[in-house]
Amino acid sequence: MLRLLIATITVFAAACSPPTQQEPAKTDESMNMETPAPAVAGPITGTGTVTQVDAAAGTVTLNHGAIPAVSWPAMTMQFTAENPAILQGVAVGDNVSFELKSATETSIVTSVQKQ
Ligand SMILES: [Cu+2]
Repeated sequence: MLRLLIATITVFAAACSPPTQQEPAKTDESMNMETPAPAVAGPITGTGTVTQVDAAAGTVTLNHGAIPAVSWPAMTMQFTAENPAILQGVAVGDNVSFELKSATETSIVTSVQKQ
């Protein structure tokens, strides 16, 4: 017996896609260009030597090293302690590390600690 296999493959070209609807051009493109990166991430810290301290007034003068985060060279300047209590135990001549309140409140220190 001779078997005759006839495979009939019929390919229908799918020509039934509807015409593409053209959307009108958008004229109000929203300018969504958020820049997520802040100028400074994390605490801004420095180190220096205390040249003057007035715990009662809440001020401390530091001869501090460069602080690249706020583009400061080394200098001597006075800071105000956010909480004057942090200046208790800090004396002239101490080498300290300190933390600025923020990049926009650079004259305020939130922490002054002896090294
Ligand atoms: Cu300074």
